[in-house]
Amino acid sequence: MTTSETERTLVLVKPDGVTRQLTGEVLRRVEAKGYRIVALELRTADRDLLARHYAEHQGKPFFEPLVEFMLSGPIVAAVVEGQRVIEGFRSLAGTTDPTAAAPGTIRGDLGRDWGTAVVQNLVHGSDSPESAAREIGLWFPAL
Ligand code: RTP
Ligand code: MG
Repeated sequence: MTTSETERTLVLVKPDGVTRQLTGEVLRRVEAKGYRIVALELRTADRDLLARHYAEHQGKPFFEPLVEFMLSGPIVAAVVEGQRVIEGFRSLAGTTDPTAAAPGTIRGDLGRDWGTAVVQNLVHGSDSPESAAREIGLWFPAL
């Protein structure tokens, strides 16, 4: 691996993670990996923010259940910084389906299928530099 610029990603502890009191566990893993938390807030999303956050999924069958799930309780939003943190946090999180996610990952260690309308998988992490810039602008417009 070559050296690369410091980058930032948006991390969300979704309502299932906050309700299950796993916020500290998620942030502990982020910090233990060596990334730096540069913004952190507990907040309740609204439909408009979620529609913009999940714009790429509008029209998909899981879109409405996803929005309802994300409205179901508070969310912890964080901006996390480090070299290759976008890829690195996705790696810490594990694959989307928590039942199939590898042990050792957040979703693989702490998540599973609960039979809900949309898969509940504890965390969100931006998937590209473009998504990160867009999502950080939505959740932390002052940054
Ligand atoms: P995220 O955006 O939350 O970090 O998760 P991801 O990239 O791993 O997954 P993505 O494809 O972006 O989907 C966003 C969220 O929608 C829910 N989802 N449900 N087929 C389904 O039931 C389905 N597909 C996606 C999950 O909560 C997923 O994290
Ligand atoms: Mg995604």
